[in-house]
Amino acid sequence: MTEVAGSSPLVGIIMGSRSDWETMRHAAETLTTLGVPHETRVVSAHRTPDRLVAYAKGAAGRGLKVIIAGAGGAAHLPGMAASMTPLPVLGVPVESHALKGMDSLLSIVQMPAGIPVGTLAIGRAGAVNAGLLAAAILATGDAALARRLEAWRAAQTEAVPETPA
Ligand code: RP5
Repeated sequence: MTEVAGSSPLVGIIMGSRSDWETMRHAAETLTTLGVPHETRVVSAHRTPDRLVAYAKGAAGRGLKVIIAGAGGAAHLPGMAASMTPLPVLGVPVESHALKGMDSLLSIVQMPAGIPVGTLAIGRAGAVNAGLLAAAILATGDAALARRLEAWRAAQTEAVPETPA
């Protein structure tokens, strides 16, 4: 578990396999940069279904506010997690070898009406943006975090050069 000192996790980052960590670590690093306490877990919809049920059903009661779920291929994790928690679930499609993440994207984004998953881009960009979006959700009730997020964006703007070379 990655935690900001002295704080209980507010964001749960779950992923279907350890192999997803190379992508999902970008969500964790983004939250760390913004000072948002979070935890990371491997929870597979297919290989550890009981772990998924326990995690999703217990998340809100443990004080989590947002879940970020990353998975690849037949990526049922975000949707299944969303079906068992009232918390907002952000889905990150992990790039698969066979289909370059199109399978992951479509599995996650095409939720039937009634159980939403906020789906981000395939791969690293989606993981970074899931972290930023989770922080933005939390910042609606946390003025200090809102200021940190604003500063992060200002630094990003400042870092963009005017010329390419
Ligand atoms: C999915 O299967 C995981 O989310 C991962 O993206 C994919 C492949 O998993 P491994 O075979 O690498 O464990 O459940």
